[in-house]
Amino acid sequence: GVVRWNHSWLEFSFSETCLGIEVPSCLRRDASSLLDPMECADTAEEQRVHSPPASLVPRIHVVLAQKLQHINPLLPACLNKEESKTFVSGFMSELSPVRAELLGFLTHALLGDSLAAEYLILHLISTVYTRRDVLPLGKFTVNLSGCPRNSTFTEHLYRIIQHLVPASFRLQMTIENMNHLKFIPHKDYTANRLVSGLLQLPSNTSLVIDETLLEQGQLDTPGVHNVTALSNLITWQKVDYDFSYHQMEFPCNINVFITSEGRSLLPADCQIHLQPQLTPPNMEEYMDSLLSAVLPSVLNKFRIYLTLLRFLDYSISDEITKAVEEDFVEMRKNDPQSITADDLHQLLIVARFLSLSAGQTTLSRERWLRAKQLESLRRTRLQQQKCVNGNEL
Ligand SMILES: *[C@@H]1O[C@H](CO)[C@@H](O)[C@H](O)[C@H]1NC(C)=O
Ligand SMILES: *[C@@H]1O[C@H](CO)[C@@H](O)[C@H](O)[C@H]1NC(C)=O
Ligand SMILES: CC(=O)N[C@H]1CO[C@H](CO)[C@@H](O)[C@@H]1O
Ligand SMILES: CC(=O)N[C@H]1CO[C@H](CO)[C@@H](O)[C@@H]1O
Repeated sequence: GVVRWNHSWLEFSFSETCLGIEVPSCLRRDASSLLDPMECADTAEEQRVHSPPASLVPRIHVVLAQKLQHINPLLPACLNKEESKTFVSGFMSELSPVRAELLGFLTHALLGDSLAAEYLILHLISTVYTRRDVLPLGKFTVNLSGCPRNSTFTEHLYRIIQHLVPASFRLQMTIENMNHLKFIPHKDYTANRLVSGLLQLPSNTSLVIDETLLEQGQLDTPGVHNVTALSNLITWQKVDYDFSYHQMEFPCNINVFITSEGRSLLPADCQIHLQPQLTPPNMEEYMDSLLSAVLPSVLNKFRIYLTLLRFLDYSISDEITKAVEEDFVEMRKNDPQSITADDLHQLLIVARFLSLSAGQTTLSRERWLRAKQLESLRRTRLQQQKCVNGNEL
């Protein structure tokens, strides 16, 4: 598959963890005496695809593999081990200043919009924690609308995200790309190999889709299929690999963040309309100075924060469940038209990530109220936007 890791800090750890193993020469593929005689039975074409030159397909020889819980080198590899406990509890005890600093940092990155920054934090700590039937739970796709067009804003926002998470990918959603890129891996029967596709991303990758680049134009049939493949990934967190005669479903866990000008073409769990408080004359300089202003040690804390919080369990006590239900009934009484069961669901999701983002593994009344407040601010903005743009949104 196509694997893209961020930053040298990661490559280094990755190579240490996985490549530090000395491969005895007798086990190397090029030790011709050990070649499986069965391989001679392969067709010439198959041989070629199975042994492409290393310049074309680099490979890692593995003798012993251990599945990692995460790939962030700043945290102990195995978080539930006894010796990791001090690290985890130490970090959790100083969580709130880290969250506050991260919020400030992201607010700057989002041109002074602290509400959008709150939602970006919730998004970055989201993860599929289970599936109910086919429905993935725990994903929180955000569409950030109102991004300036013809600006390098989205490109630089992605650069910021790259600095924070271990694996990320930016998809430039242009008509050209949607019509021509291969999104889904497919089986090439002649060469007897699976040809990789763009959506074959490692688990827990942050996928940032830039829709501000979408220009007028026509999606052709493959383009429409590609948009569908992308929507399926967002909604169901799965990719259907194409085996020509059948499809095989691969579950995935990809955090999708969509930047768009108007309302996104793609489905999302939450839309937040950006309200920039400033317009930097030079976006690149602005983001550069933002990045250079944050101390490396602080940046590392952000990175630890974003990885660690995804591992917390979460539950709601019976008492709070009851209080939430009563509150919801009350809300419906006051505004029966506009408050639906979906809104309750959305509120509960926001409350979940809000609690986790503060290191709390259970919902409190205080967080519930804060979730309601955030959601109401977000909705008011969308309403205002509708008024400004007619029915644009
Ligand atoms: C992805 O994140 C989840 C927790 O959020 C974790 O359980 C899983 O091991 C991670 N997978 C990888 C490959 O990092
Ligand atoms: C934005 O970009 C498009 C195409 O690149 C161009 O036609 C248009 O004039 C630009 N608009 C502004 C406000 O710069
Ligand atoms: C699902 C899928 O991958 N559809 C198409 C995406 O676009 C490429 C290039 O045009 C097609 O080959 C795919 O069939
Ligand atoms: C087009 C689209 O799917 N946009 C979504 C953005 O987020 C809101 C939720 O707040 C959805 O209702 C929209 O459907």
